[in-house]
Amino acid sequence: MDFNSKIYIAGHRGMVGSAIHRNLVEKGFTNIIVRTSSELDLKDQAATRQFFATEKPDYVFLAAAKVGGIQANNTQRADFIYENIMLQSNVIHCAYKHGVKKLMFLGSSCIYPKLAPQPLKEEYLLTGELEPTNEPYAIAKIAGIKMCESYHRQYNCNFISVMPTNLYGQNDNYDLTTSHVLPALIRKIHEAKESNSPTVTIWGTGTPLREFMHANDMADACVYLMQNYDGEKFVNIGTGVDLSIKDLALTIKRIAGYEGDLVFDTSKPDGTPRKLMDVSYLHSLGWKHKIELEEGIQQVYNEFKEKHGTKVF
Ligand code: GFB
Repeated sequence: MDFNSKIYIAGHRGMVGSAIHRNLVEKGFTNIIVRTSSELDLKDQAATRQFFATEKPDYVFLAAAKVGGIQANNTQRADFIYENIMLQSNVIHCAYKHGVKKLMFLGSSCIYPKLAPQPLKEEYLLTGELEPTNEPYAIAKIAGIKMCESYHRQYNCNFISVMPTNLYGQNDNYDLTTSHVLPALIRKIHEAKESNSPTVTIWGTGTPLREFMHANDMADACVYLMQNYDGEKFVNIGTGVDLSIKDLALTIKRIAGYEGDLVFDTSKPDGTPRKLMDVSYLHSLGWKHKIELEEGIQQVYNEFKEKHGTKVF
């Protein structure tokens, strides 16, 4: 990518897309194009085709997706599979038709089988059954990986895929019904502290293990791989470190200075027992994360407090 290459970020208002945008601007890229979802509905094939025909981007970061935590994935199953398959298929096919030089598709660690060996190596894809709570989303993401691989093989398109672990950061979703665990716990623990509540409710048993990476690191990895990687094989992106949901809650409690107790609501699903990325391939390509979890949580907690102050939602 040259500094004046035309770069389209699909999903620039989302947590990852906005982080990619900031990273590219910081690095000096000057010709970035974006569209809000009301300006361009990527699920609309004709509108997407028209956009690519007119704008002719050189590079595409496909960070647009319908995303959410375990509850949203489990209950809005049709929306997750339909919206993701539509928008990613339109963008990938239009990128091929309109001669995009390189496209990066962003997947998710939930593409791996529920009970795959840990840490998750790229070659474990399609070796077992998926986690039921997010199967429709995972199937859509697997379709995206396979589309990029197929366009690579049949049409020699430079379309690459990356699989991020669970992410958090600026512009995260703090709606408790649709959010991921980390922003949910920041909000719940902050509110419990502000209202002097003696307990905070955590979904599930607290035993599942998850790995978390800051969206700024994710964006840096994406830009690095866009510049340095052309392989057909997709690449895991993560930190290689995980912890239990209970330990995550204890860490957030400590950072927020909340002294109440944790209560576990086991009527809520745990999801997959463990999801830790093997990041040896990523490291061999020359990139490693910089933001450790405690530092990252402190940063997003400060941002959260600045935005929401002492207001209880
Ligand atoms: O982050 P999360 O929603 O997604 O939940 P997944 C992770 C774990 O945290 C689960 C527990 O065991 C939840 O039960 N948890 C505890 C909570 N308290 C809460 C809470 O208040 N809110 C939430 N959301 N969880 C998603 C997938 O899986 O991760 C997506 O459904 C995607 O497809 C995404 O891959 C990264 O890690 O279980």
